[in-house]
Amino acid sequence: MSEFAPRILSGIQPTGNLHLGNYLGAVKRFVPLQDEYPSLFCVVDLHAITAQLVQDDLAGQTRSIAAAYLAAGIDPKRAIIFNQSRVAGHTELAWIFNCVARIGWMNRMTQFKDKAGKDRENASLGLLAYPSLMAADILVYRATHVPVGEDQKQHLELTRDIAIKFNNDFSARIAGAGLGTPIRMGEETVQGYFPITEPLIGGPAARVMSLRDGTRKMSKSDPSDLSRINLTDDSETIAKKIRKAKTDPDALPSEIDGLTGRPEADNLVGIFAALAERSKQEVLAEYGGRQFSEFKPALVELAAEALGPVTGEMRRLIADPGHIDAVLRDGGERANEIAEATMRDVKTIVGMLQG
Ligand code: AQP
Repeated sequence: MSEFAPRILSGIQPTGNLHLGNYLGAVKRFVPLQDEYPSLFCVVDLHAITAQLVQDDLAGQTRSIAAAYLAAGIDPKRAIIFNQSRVAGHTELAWIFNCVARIGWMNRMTQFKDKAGKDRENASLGLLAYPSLMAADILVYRATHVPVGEDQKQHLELTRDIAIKFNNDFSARIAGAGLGTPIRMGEETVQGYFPITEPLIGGPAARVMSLRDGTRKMSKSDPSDLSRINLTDDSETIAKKIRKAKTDPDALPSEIDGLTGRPEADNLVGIFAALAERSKQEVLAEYGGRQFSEFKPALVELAAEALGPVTGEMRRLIADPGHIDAVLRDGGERANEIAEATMRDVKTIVGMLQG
């Protein structure tokens, strides 16, 4: 697609306990990527205050997301782990993107509509501009790939729209400053400063659903704690939640097609597959024809086996905040170097005085 050097970026908001959806849809998928590409994983604390300004323990929540990254196996020497507010380039670029993006683009975002609810006029301006800050998180590193859950697909499309509009609006200046990189757009090759970032969405757990309602996404803000598995839950709590998970009365099918119209069954099979690092079809080949009374105990055992080491390591790391703070400080410095170079270029392109 382009000649930009591949680079990965993803982030998680420190807004509450991480749940199985965040882990399987995002964190777990980050780990192998660090072996293939230069990678940055950030804790998006600036995003965390968009929905609720006053947070009880923003610093503690930030450390716990960093602990999850480390416990899952992200190596802070190779990948860059940091919190967003340490790197001023995110907010500087977000402001410029606020002037690139159109209000209509923001108003169409389903996450804004969901989170603002009926009282849109009373939502924070930050919540409306959330996707513009997210675009800045990605593009201040000129990241080419972003691993996320399916719920973030629309925001990634908006990031691409912002990059395309910036590249078009400033095409002459980008070329004039010799800052263009070839980007293939269909048949054409154009010069742009920002890459057209690709989302990496996939696997059996791209959208983990609530354990109480297979049509709703597993979410930190669901009032029912039984709807999600938190990474802080002990194995007994996890077992209880899986046992109480909503199901239908039928046996599991042997083929994927048989999961159509059975959202709860589909969800549990997807969770099993992601935890076991198998495909849904492989899981069904083993459990097809069996009742949930047999499948659920197997899932309980697998969840304890797969999550136990991660949650145990998270607890150990959280008990040593000094270590986590040092990782975030070091990551922030390394991230800053990249972001500052981008911002120098962007200010040149936009025509701002420097020096
Ligand atoms: N249910 C999910 N299935 C798969 N992936 C998911 N992600 C979130 N929920 C699921 C992915 O986790 C990453 C971090 O997302 P975030 O920090 O934006 O958290 P969030 O989406 O705000 O998480 P919640 O639980 O959905 O919070 P609320 O309740 O506030 O809306 C992203 O990659 C996301 O795709």
